[in-house]
Amino acid sequence: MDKLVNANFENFIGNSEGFSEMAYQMVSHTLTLGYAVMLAGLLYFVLTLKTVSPKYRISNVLSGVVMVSAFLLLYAQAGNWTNSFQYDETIGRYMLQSDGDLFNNGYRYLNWLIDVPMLLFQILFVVSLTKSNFKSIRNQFWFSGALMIITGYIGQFYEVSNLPKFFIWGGISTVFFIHILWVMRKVIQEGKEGIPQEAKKVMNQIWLLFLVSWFLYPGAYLMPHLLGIEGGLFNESGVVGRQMTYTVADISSKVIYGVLLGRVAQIVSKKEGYSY
Ligand code: RET
Repeated sequence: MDKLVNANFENFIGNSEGFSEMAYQMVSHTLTLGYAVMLAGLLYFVLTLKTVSPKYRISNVLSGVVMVSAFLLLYAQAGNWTNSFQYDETIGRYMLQSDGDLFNNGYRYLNWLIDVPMLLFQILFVVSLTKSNFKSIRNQFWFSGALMIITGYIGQFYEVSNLPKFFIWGGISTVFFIHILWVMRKVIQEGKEGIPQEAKKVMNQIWLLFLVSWFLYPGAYLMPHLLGIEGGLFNESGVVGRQMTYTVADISSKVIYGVLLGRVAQIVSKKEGYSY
């Protein structure tokens, strides 16, 4: 294939040196793990619904919505990987298919478009805001969440073909990301007021988890260029590294985050006299 134009860098590797058995399978397995965990998470959030008092159950419901959407989109992403590259037995490597689909990380971005607002919204059903206005925070989350993803989605098409556009769209996306971090910090600080010590500790863990896991996404966006333009990671290690980073980030920001929020809701429910 001569013209890959706006394709993601995975296709450029698959079209030149191709992937070793190990790299190809590691990506395939990582993607499979990703959607399997989402289904397992769904089971967990459904089964723990009654462990919190009714007013906090919407948090479990939102985790369930996130699980279903992530499961379906990650399943499509995994299929996209296996359809795009084929084993070439003459050279013993997986090469980009000439008549198939190209590989594109865009499925993930569309998944985030649903999940990012849900995840941000979810915490508002567990904490009580002392100073901020619920509606204003909710609208800021939705607005910046959606724009962060849409601008990043556009940018990722240019990761090989047009680096200035790639960095400009990525930069615009980062402005919305910083806004989200700032609002989230405020929500967590207010949320810690008046709740038991044990729940405060979990809130601190949520903030740390949030910071680490959300920063992994821009890291994966930059992955092919992390060690220099067309340098260190513009190869199969970068391809494997990117899918692993996304998978760790997804499991942390969706599943572990949901479990920790559930934990806060359990402690607060108990304090409010709810027993299960
Ligand atoms: C992009 C583009 C480059 C700049 C930045 C980005 C941030 C992405 C984030 C995504 C979070 C996704 C989550 C999904 C959970 O389902 C779009 C990669 C800053 C923070 C939490």
